[in-house]
Amino acid sequence: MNTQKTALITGITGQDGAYLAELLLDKGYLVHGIKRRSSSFNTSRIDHLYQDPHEKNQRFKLHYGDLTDSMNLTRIIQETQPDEIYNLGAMSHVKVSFDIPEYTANADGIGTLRILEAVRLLGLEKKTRIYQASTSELYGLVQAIPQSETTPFYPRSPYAVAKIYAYWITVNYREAYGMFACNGILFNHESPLRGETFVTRKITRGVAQIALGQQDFLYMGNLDAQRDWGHAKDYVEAMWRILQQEKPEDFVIATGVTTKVRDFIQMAFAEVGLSLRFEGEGVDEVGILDAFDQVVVEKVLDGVAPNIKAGTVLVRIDPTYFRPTEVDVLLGDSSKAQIQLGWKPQYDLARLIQEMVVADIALFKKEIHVSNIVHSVNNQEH
Ligand code: NDP
Ligand code: GDR
Repeated sequence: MNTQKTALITGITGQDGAYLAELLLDKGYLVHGIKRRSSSFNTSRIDHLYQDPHEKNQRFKLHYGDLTDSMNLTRIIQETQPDEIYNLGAMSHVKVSFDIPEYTANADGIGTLRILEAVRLLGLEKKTRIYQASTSELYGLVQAIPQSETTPFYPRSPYAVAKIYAYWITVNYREAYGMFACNGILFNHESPLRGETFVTRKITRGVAQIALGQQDFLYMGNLDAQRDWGHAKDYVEAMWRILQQEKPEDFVIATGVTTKVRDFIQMAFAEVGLSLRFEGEGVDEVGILDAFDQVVVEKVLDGVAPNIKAGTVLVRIDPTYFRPTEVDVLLGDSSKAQIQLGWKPQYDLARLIQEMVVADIALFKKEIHVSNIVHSVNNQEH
């Protein structure tokens, strides 16, 4: 009897998709992933997992698809007959969702319905388990701290509103059709694979470029927001555990520690020997820093970032990055997951930041090296 499990991952080219694919391959799964067609390559996070389609026993297969296309999703699910579907695909940027709200609702909200309905129509509701990538953004405007599975939702962006539909349609299909469909309510999780425009990666890339003399300073938005940041590697382990339970249930996954964006900035610059001073701590009537606030270098450790002097401005505030409605504080209570799933985060914030800064420094050093080689080859040719 074939005991190998088959998983289908939407959003496999994203941060979580890449870590989850790795985890499931390690566990012996046959892994199918859905990727979008793009005019340029969009598989850099999973290229190391690529297997030649001509090889026998290929365990990693990609399919073109999109969460806005139900026929395509139904066909892929029919062809792959998955034991587990991880629905990670989404337009996942909160600020961008204010610019493309209808698309966000379609992909993030209705996209989840398309998956659930496809499984049902194909008669797979007793075979296929479904994980829905729900989010701490559902809590939005603070109703209680910390937030757990029983905290009321109050979404604050088109993204969160779309995800609330996805959350409830997952619960509804579970209750209406007895499907094994679960929400993981995951708090922010980051890594060196994090998208470049999310705040943590934007900061660690900025730190690396500033330390290497490639950039002078960073423009940032609201430095007072607080987030419960974990490592994506820990969080994909929780996703898998959620689908291995006897009964389908929803779980909060979080570290239980919350940190301000400004403290993340402080910790990240400390990795390259720069300690910072925040100037103009003025907060306006809606609790947002005014546009004149800036962050300057207070002290420089010898030799780490040789071109930077005390007093240099490293961060300026640009209101473009403020959101029309903000989520001020997220802090998760993952006791249920810790007890029922035996899940516990392995990374703390200091280790996460260190890993991200080191990875970004290595990345930019490589880019500088390549660009120097190209430059010197060009010079020799002329
Ligand atoms: P990413 O933005 O890194 O990845 C999103 C993935 O979804 C990418 O593979 C992207 O493809 C794909 N995608 C986007 N739109 C579509 C579409 N219309 N059809 C099919 N695929 C699409 O997100 P993360 O990996 O960080 O997050 C994974 C999931 O978890 C998302 O649903 C996110 O909303 C949710 N989440 C994330 C948290 C976090 O802190 N990271 C916390 C809580 C929830 P492409 O590469 O082509 O853009
Ligand atoms: P978030 O993540 O909105 O929590 O959603 P993001 O990193 O974008 O923002 C976190 C906080 O930082 C503040 N901020 C900035 N954010 C960005 N992107 N850029 C800036 O320059 C900046 N300056 C300050 C933001 O205002 C915010 O308060 C992430 C996504 O992964 C979602 O998909 C996921 O559901 C949630 O986490 C949990």
